[in-house]
Amino acid sequence: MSFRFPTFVLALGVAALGAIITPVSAEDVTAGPLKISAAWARATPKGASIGGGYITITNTGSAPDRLIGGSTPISGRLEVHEMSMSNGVMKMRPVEGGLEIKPDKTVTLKPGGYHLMFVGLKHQLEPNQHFKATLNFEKAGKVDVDFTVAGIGAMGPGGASSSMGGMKMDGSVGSMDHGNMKK
Ligand SMILES: [Cu+2]
Repeated sequence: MSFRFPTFVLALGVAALGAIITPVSAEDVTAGPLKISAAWARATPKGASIGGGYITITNTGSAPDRLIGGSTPISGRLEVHEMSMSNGVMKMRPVEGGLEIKPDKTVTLKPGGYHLMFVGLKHQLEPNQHFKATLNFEKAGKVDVDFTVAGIGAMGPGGASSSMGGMKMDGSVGSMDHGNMKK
């Protein structure tokens, strides 16, 4: 029966992975034709004044909508940012006129791309914390979303804080972005 052993081990592994991921998955939120899922934020270093938040928005309707801003108790302001290359330097800035979500399209806010910026953090964001933010859409209006904090260099909602190589690389990208942030 030894041939069964690898399957058994694999099953255990999958079960363990499921156990880790499940508690940090935020619930999907529906607002009219918009579906908002995978709301997460990155843990922040002590003393950081800004933090990044990420969500996936699907527009199941027939008209475009726009994410124009929002608010959250964890920071003074909530801005919608985009990243762009300028003279070989990555910069971020508020999305002018809001982030459009076209009909039948899904827009994923993620590290290195569109993101929510919590400006003027009132406290450090630590892994597995939850916080609420109210997102403001042009048509769908105000939508409350629950964010889960993932590791400091996480690339996705299930990302844990770890000492793996990806974290260092990502941390340096993050600090570069913020250092070049134009205000
Ligand atoms: Cu930003």
